[in-house]
Amino acid sequence: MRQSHQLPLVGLLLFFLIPSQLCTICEVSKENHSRLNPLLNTMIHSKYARGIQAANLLLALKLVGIQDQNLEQQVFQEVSDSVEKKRSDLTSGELALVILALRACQNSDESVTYFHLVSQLEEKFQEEIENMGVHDGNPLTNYYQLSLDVLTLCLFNGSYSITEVKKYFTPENKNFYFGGQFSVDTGAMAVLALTCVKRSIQNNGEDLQDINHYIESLVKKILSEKKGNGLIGNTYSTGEAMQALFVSSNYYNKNEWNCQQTLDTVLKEISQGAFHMPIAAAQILPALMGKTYLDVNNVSSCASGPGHLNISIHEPIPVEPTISSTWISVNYTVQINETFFTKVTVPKGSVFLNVMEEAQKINQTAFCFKYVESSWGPYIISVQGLEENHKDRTYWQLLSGGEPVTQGVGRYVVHNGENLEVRWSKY
Ligand code: CBY
Repeated sequence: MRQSHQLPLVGLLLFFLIPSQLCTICEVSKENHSRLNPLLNTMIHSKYARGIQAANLLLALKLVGIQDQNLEQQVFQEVSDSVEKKRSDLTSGELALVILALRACQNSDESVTYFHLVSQLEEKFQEEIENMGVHDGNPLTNYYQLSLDVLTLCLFNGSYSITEVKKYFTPENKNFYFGGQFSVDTGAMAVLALTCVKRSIQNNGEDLQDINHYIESLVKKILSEKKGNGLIGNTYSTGEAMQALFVSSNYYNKNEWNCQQTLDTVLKEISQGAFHMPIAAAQILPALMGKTYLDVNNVSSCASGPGHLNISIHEPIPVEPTISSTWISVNYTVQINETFFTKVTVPKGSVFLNVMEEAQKINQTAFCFKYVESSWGPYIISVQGLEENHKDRTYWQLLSGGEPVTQGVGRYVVHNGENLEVRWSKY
């Protein structure tokens, strides 16, 4: 056969071979890179990034090609400390994230250093599975973390059983839902994990078919959470949803997702300060640069060296607290079986937490509460002494006008006349 006749055949062969590995990616154009500066500034100047938050930051910075020795040192210190203090200090997903961050974009010969962490993750993943066996299918943590576990074990040659993955990751599993609502963050992380698992399956048998089916169904659910402005789920799940859609583009039609529209809306939200928290910035950044967590063990697709992202980093201009002389009034309800109500007056610019503190001053018995600091800021663990309980899947849900809010108590800015509620709920 003459060479010119072979070309179409080669083309055809490539067409069939490549799509299973191909991703459709849209990313912020070079001219728009400066619009990412607020994210980078938030991340680089977050002096108090501790533990898991630091791991999230490190992972994102490595993926987009910004090396930060200080941060790397800090994450390493955090991990060694907690591993030393008490091995079980870290949850499975936290450990997975730490491994992802430390091993991201390393050459395989450097990777031996963190080998022991992968075996610890294998153990922690097994504990999650065992817990589901005895506690009505509830893991110790949640499916976002279980997905992080599978993703990490799969990327870094840890052992896990495909039979178990098939058993627990059926898209109808209750753990993909919180109070009946599909969790886009969770579904997206599961698509990333299952895509890695799919790529590792050698034969074209039943396992591959089942995993393909799971991915397809989860991708459908993610796309059905697409909003009119292009966000998927909400502002804070969009980055992970984008990553999931990048790696699964052969499961949906081109016209089902306008990636550019999603990008434009996210850029607008960045300029409005929506990603002011370091962890929020870290979770959106990789997708905006066309990266996914599946790129971490692929040194060539990890952005190489600085200069890839041309950044101008400034010390952020300190935002003066808006000490407002204007006062606003909001309605505050604690809902258990009974309803406890009060009207609260707070300065304009106050957040949900300030309202809860004021209410507590008015009536300690009805409105006392406790919170812990999480990487997303303060997280309410109890109200009226009634504590959330992961075994029963109970927690304190935050609502405004009857709708769940998409930010925590420390961030959600309240408005005059708003109806705020803290509701004893199940997820
Ligand atoms: N990370 C985790 O394990 C968290 C996973 C996550 C899916 C996470 C969102 C997604 C992410 N990107 O990190 C998650 N939330 C979970 C699993 C949970 C449950 C925690 C219990 C468990 N089983 O682990 C639970 C109880 C259902 C939950 N989140 C509650 C809440 C509310 C907190 C209220 C309180 N008591 O203080 C709240 C405020 C929702 C509400 N209206 O009540 C909430 N979560 C929000 C808003 C969020 C988003 C935070 C956004 C922001 N700007 O603050 C979130 C990103 C996140 C953190 N939750 Co949850 C989801 C979103 O809106 N896109 C892994 C680990 C290694 O770090």
